[in-house]
Amino acid sequence: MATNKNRIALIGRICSGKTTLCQRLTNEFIAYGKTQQVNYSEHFIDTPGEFIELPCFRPQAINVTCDSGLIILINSGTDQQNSVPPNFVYTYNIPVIGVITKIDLKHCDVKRSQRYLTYAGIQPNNILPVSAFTGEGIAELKAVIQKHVSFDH
Ligand SMILES: Nc1nc2c(ncn2[C@@H]2O[C@H](COP(=O)(O)OP(=O)(O)OP(=O)(O)O)[C@@H](O)[C@H]2O)c(=O)[nH]1
Ligand SMILES: [Mg+2]
Repeated sequence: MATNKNRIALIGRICSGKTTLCQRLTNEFIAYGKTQQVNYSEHFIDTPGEFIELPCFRPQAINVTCDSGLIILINSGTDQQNSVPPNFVYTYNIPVIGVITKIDLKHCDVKRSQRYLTYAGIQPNNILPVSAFTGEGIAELKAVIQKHVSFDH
C-alpha cells in the first residue's frame, strides 16, 4: 500500500508559494498553476490554499496531511493577513516546520511572518526564510527536510 510517511505535506494560504517551493526543491521548471485539489507527488502532498483559509475545509487539510512524514506550514513574507488559528500545529503528532517564502521581494516582512508562524505554534528555531526564485535558504531547508524524510534532490 502507498505510504505518505515519506512525503512532505505543504499547507498555507492561497498564493503563499507552496507549489513553487515544491518545484524549487525538486529542481523543476518554475511555472505558476493554481492548485485546485490535493496533489500527491513522489515527495509532496501539495494542498490548495483554500484548505487553510476557509474554516469549512480545515478538517480536510488535517485529514490529508496527518499521516505525512513532515508538515511545512508556509507563510508568504508579503502576506498581510493570517488564516491559521492559534496553536494549530498542535493538532499534529508529526513534526511541523515553518517556512517564510518570497524573501527576495522588497516588501517582504520576515518578522511579521515569524509572528504568524509562532502564533500557529511553531518554535522560532523551526522557521526558515527562503526564496524559491533566487534559491536563498533552499539548501538549509533541504538539510532540515532530510532529518525527517529521505529526500535526495
Ligand atoms: N518573488 C517570489 N515569488 C514567488 C515565490 N514563491 C512563489 N512566488 C509566486 O507567488 C505566486 C503563488 O505561488 P504558488 O506557488 O502558486 O502559491 P500556492 O501557495 O501554491 O497557491 P495555491 O495553489 O493557490 O494555494 C506565483 O505567482 C509565484 O510565482 C518566491 O520565492 N519569490
Ligand atoms: Mg499551489
